[in-house]
Amino acid sequence: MAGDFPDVPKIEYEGPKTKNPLAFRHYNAEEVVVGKTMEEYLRFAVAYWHTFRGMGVDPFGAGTMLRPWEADEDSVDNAKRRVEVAFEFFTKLGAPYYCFHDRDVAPEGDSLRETNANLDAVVAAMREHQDATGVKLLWGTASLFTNPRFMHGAATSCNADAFAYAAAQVKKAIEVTHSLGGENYVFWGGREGYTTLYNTDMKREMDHLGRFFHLAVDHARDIGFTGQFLIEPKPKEPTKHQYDFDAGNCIAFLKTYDLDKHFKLNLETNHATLAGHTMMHELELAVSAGMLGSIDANRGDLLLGWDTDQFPTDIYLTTRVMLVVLRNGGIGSGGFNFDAKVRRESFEPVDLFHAHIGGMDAFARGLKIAAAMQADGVFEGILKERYASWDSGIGAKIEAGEASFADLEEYMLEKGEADANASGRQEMIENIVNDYIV
Ligand code: XLS
Ligand code: NI
Ligand code: NI
Repeated sequence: MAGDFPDVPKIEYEGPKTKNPLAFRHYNAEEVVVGKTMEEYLRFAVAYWHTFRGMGVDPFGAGTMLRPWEADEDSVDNAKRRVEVAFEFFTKLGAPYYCFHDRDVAPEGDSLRETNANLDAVVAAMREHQDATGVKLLWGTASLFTNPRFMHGAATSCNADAFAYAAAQVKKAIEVTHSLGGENYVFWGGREGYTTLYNTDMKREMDHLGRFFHLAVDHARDIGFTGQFLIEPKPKEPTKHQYDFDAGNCIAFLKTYDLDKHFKLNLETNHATLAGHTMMHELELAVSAGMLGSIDANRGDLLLGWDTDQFPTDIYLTTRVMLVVLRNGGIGSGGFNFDAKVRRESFEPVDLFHAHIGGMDAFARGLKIAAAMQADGVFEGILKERYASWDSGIGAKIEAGEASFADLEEYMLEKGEADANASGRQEMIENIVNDYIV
């Protein structure tokens, strides 16, 4: 079977000493870490849009990617051909999942009816390949930002017809996701935001967004789709200000519109940094609200201010992510989706393998390092000691709701001064973390 990646064998685990670039050094699908195999724990997914539709276009230049299977004109036949290539890639890589937007997989037609028919034809091919290979769908979504009709947004557009079109599109995308056994459905607010407030009725737009999500929840219930709905925060790009700004903002929005029981968050590393946060911050916030749903695994670049969507290879980053995920008891029905693209200078098909191998190895390593720290109770001990004043005495009373302002005043008048503070020991803790990064 030569296939479309004739020089790439099935990628195998060869251990840290191997010199073979087309092998895993740390990701060993069958290896058990914290009670589950790495494959079950990490649930890696390939992003169809970057890996099979990204051509390396940037604002300054044309596509650079060498993709011999792409025809000049986009057609349903070529889309089906691409599905073959994609499943060969997933299988050789050993990725258990993939994710897609409706418009990544099938071309648009001249009308919504025709577009839906194109999508159905390609989805049938995807279903066949899923059945033949065992590769599963982590999540589906709809592109509500590519077509010019969505220039002002989709659910938050000033044009009610754009809202209606988006609703029809999402209805279909949820149905398709359901029919492929998708485990989640994602809403990333493509152009749900504004470019200038002078022409924007913010309250009305946010009400429309809330309405849109309720309609999606209702439809999922009607068709029996029980997958998890996820919102993916991002602060800007393409609009100047996106409504789903960050985890904190999304949680507040979901609670305000009585949607919090239906949604969790799909957090993306590069979106966290665009919002001026770290990924660990976003994860912590989601975990504390019981809303960590899934992860779009990538990274930004320190010197570039935009969503560069690079593959994650930074071991400190993956370790921090895995520390929070471990504390959460895993990622549930979510997974680690490589919402990442190869650089436009890495234009050969084999570069797609190098990129994903690196990302999977970096997360496998992060998982092992975080698991070792957890087994040694490193942070448990540090936190226990740091918050000890809350475990008894006045701290325990406050936590139990048994102390009023008057009680606390009396307590402090009696005592005269607060107990001395202890050192935060940040540098010592950073040194301990370094001891585990091997
Ligand atoms: C864009 C988003 C997008 C979502 C899916 O920045 O990350 O790729 O993950 O619509
Ligand atoms: Ni994303
Ligand atoms: Ni992104």
